[in-house]
Amino acid sequence: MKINEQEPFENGANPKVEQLGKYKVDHNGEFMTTNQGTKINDDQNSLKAGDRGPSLLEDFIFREKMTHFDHERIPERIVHARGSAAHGEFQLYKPMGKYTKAKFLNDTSIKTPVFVRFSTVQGSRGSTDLARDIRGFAVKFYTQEGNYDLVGNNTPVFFIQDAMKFPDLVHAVKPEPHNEIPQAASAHDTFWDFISLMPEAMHNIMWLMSDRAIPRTLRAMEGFGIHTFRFINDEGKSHFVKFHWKPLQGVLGLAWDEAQRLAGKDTDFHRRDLWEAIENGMYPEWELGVQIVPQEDEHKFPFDLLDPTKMIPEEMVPVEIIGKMTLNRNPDNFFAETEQVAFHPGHVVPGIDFTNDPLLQGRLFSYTDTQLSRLGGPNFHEIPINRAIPDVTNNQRDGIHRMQIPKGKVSYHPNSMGQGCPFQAMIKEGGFASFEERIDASKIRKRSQSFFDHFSQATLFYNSMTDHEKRHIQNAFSFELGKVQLVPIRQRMVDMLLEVDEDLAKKVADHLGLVPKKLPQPITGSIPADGNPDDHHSLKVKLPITEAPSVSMANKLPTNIKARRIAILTADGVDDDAFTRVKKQLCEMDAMVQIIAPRHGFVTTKSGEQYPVDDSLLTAASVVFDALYVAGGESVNTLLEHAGALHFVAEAYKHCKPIGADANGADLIKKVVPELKDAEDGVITNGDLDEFIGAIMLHRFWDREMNPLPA
Ligand code: HDE
Repeated sequence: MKINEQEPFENGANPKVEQLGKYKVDHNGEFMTTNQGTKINDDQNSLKAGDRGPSLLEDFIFREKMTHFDHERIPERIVHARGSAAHGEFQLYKPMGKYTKAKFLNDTSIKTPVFVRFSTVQGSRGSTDLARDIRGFAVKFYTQEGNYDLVGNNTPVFFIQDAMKFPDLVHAVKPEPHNEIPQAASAHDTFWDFISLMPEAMHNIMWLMSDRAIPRTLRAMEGFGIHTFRFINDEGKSHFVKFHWKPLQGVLGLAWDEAQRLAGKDTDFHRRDLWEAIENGMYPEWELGVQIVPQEDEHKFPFDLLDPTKMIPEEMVPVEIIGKMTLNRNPDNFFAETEQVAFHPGHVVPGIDFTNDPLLQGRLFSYTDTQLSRLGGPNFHEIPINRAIPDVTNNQRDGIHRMQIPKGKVSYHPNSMGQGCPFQAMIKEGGFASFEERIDASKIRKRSQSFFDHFSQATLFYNSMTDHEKRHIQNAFSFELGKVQLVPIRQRMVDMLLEVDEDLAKKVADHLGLVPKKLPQPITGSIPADGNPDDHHSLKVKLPITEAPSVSMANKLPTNIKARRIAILTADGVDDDAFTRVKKQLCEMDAMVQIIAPRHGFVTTKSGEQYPVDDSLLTAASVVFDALYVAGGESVNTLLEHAGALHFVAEAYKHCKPIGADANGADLIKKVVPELKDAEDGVITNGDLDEFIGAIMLHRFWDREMNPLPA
């Protein structure tokens, strides 16, 4: 075994890296052995009776190799099966002792190791990254006091209010059971059948139909803990807290047509992008923010803090930024780390506690339970990626694949034979004690009336969108419901949309050839058998704000072009100055620049200099890039005749991307966009690089959608 040599922390103290290092192996310079350590002489031929004879059962080398292979796969996650992960560190900006005693949220000198896994929800392990879907955003903090997992999503709300409905939600959204279609898509009958009967889903559905659900990169997504948690300070006082991750890369989305094309051109696009950004040293960063609500303000809001279908708009309670997470190391092995990592919202440390959110309470059961079948037994906490930094000392024993070798006779507490060890820790010694919440209630299966406003925040979200964001939501609903085969389901959905926004409902209905109608109240699907329908009318509360600009992605553009992917389209004969100037300036600003040319190998500039080509027009695709620059000179004559080059430009234009060119390069763009306006937003044909870089920061020029190219 070799200790890992990579060391991301300046002070050299990353306990998780050191711990993982003990388990890493490197076969360089070693003989091949069996799992029992016997050196293998022939790994090419099985043992046979004669060189043309039958194979022999005696062949322990073949049997061992094949048996291990036969069992290489483990069950994939029931949801969030498709994921990508990275290691990093979290550093606090300011001590939070007023609210929480958690050590990693009190000491600004500690760099807490983290492991983060991003995921889609619906698709299988090998499905596309580019699905319209919620993204998982799960962070494991390896703190000095044990593991703390913040297992969130990239939306601040969820589809359902009670964990009881989770299996139904997942059964509805997963590929339909009779034919396992569709993969990595919610655009099918069973999903919308369920949703059309579940008005509580409407708020999260609005987020799902927005560009949040088709992120340009995992690096440009916000993350949310969703539930209201508690911070507990040294005096045992509780504050409510909501967690936010704010990317320093901005919040960026794809065009829907682009997402669908990208799914074919590079189905691993998000995974590759995260991997390459980290390999290139362009480490993605997120700031951790908290919204804190004093205990005594619990009932001051027009929605219930325990209801996971509601956010607290930032305009009502500001997000306080308290620290920064940097992802700076790719996993060494996908299976050992990304696949075997086991998150759990119940992995908390002293200073962080739960609320009675009925979705959170159900999650606290589900995650350990699912790991038992996924990872094969109760000892998955001993898998290196899941190990806590402090020693694990308790009286739990045995089980499949136990790694610890506990010494002595004592595995119970209290004991005298083991001097009472391991000891219980007092609160002042760091022992976890649950917050003492007073409960005075009857045992009852019922939902609080305070959960029955299903539409106000959905409307708030829609009202907060810019014109192009609204258009994208209308189109997304039209697409998804257009894929639904049963007309009554489509109708119920457009009726539901009428409760959110009349214009939205009409636009979607129009696309479907329907007319939205007032919903019958209450919506029957979500009422228990003996429920009183009068209790189930959805209430509309009046929110103190009519718009929440903080939910619009248009307000979250980046202020740099770090790790943005920019294609320089060129060919032999390119003008030296034009070419080198753009490449140098973009690289200096940490963009990921690629030279795309008609063929692989080298491009030769006008003066005879040669530069390696990163990708050819055959294997590259414009959908992979954030922006395109056409470097001029004689190369443009070649590109003007090249169908691949014309398609590349047309697609980039269609997807509203920034396009730059110098005087000759502009000829190519004009051939593709014959009616190009002189000063069209996002198309810079005067070679002005500062203008081009400014356009890249603006990400997309969505107005072009109003006059689309037939590409
Ligand atoms: Fe999960 N969820 N979930 N979930 N969830 C799982 O646990 C579950 C919910 C989230 O990268 C499973 O290890 C229930 C909300 C993420 O490994 C499972 C309910 C949020 C991941 C499970 C929810 C999440 C999971 C499947 C409703 C955002 C991927 C595999 C009561 C706050 C973690 C696994 C990773 C994974 C159950 C709802 C986030 C089955 C029962 C809300 C990011 O245990």
